[in-house]
Amino acid sequence: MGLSYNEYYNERTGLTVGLKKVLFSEDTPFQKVEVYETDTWGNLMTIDGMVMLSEKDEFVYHEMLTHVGMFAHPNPKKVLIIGGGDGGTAREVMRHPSVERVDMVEIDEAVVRASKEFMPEVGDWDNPKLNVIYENGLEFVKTPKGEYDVVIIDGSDPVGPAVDLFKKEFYQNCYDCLNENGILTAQTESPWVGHYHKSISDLFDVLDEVFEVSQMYLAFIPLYPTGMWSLAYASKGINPHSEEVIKRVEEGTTKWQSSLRYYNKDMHTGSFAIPNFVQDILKSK
Ligand code: SPD
Repeated sequence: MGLSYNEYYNERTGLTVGLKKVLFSEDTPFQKVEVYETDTWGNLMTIDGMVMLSEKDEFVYHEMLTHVGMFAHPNPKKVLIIGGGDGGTAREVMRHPSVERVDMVEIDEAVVRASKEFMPEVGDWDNPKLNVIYENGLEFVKTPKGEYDVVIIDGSDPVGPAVDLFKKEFYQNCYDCLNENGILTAQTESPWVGHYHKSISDLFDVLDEVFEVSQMYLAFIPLYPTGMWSLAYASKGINPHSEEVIKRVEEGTTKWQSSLRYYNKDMHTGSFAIPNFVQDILKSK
């Protein structure tokens, strides 16, 4: 048996990926960042032993985390990304022609360095619209007021330092960073993983309290625990199902068709369909 990477999400149950070699491994002041060459998924980045992205499936996560909110906005010019140091979310954001500036706030420069070196296709690093800020996102969001059209939370799982990315104070600050048409999207874990149920249900309660509109949507990401992944859409009023939004999604995705590999009009609308057992998690208290 060769080398393999395992991410267990329940005792001995989890994900196994065959590895060819370790490309990067660093204990940073914040976390352990690793990149492996795999036998199936291209290069794979993990943080503290949890998959962040692989070259082969990252498009699903990045397209869905980005375009659901970006197409819902009538004219997104200024976008804030919290986390996202691999560059994939910023890459998708900057494909929207209306975008003038993207502030990407990443706590750990090692994530950017590892991605640039070992996943060079993921980020659009030379794009002049991209402004990379090495700072703790929890602190950063305390200052800007009404500045951003869209805020995207591309954080880690709610363990260790990322726990506060699932808390009310952070989302209230994100709300205050947004202007009057503001939209936020965030990654919110797998509904199949029991120990995340409380974080998921608490987070959607917080979004309900803080934002005028909030809804869960889903994407299927093979290398994240169980493959079924939840995300959050929240806004100061824009309904992601309105006729105007769906028209914009249809026009935009038709123009971009050949370059989008997951997101399209049907994915936009269909991803908001939530199975009953997941609705139960949201209702649980
Ligand atoms: N367990 C996976 C959690 C996903 C966190 N974000 C991934 C970063 C990819 N840009």
